[in-house]
Amino acid sequence: MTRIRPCRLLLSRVLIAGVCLAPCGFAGLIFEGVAQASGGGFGGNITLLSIQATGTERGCISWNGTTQVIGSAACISGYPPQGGGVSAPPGGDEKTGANQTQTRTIAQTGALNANQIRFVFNANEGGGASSAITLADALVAFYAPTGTLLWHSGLSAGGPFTPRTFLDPTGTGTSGQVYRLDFADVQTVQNLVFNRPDYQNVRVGIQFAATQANSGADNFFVTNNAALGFPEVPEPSTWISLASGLLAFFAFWRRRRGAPADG
Ligand SMILES: [Ca+2]
Ligand SMILES: [Ca+2]
Repeated sequence: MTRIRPCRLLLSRVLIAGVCLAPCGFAGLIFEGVAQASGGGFGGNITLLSIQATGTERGCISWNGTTQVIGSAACISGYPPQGGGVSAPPGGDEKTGANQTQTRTIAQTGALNANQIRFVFNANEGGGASSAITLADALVAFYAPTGTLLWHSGLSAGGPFTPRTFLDPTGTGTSGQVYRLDFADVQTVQNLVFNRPDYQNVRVGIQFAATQANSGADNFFVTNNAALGFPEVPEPSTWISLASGLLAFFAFWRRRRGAPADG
């Protein structure tokens, strides 16, 4: 009986190690890595929100069933305060030129399920000493064609957005910081958004805030993983399978190492 407890402890440790081999998902949006766009860059028809200010900048875009809503009326508030203390509401720094700030349909993103949707932060900081920018808050939202808010990442099971500083986000329009949904949220978004018969017409909105902002407008795009060369969000079962494999290997290694025999 005394040998059971260490085994259970080992099992739990290996499971935790296996689950956290992924970019560990404990927030409303998970930073996944940097993507480089080829050819004409990210631009085109997938821009969600473009904001510009010096210092702190904020913006919000939503859909009311008839038209785009930009600025404070579009902001979702009341979700948990963000780590950096700077939240997107009440907006106000949105750029409203052609193709700069608008919700997009799921059809436009090219995502066929919740594992595939991606959000790309593309900053223009002009390089040099002021090139750093901190993404202080970001919240994505899905709206039914009628304007009903279906889900937003402030409701994430993983908790609030984690601010992140990008020291040198070079490559305006061609280099972006990629975010995906927490894998706990993927199932929720699949159920509430992608399982709808009209999901292709569901609209994606966003709000975000940045600090240390300078130079040109900073953008968020929406797209799909394949367009960026990224894998789909791994299912938790993938990591549990990996953890099980590691556990079997570890047990084998312990036996080879000559752990005391039972009998
Ligand atoms: Ca800066
Ligand atoms: Ca900027």
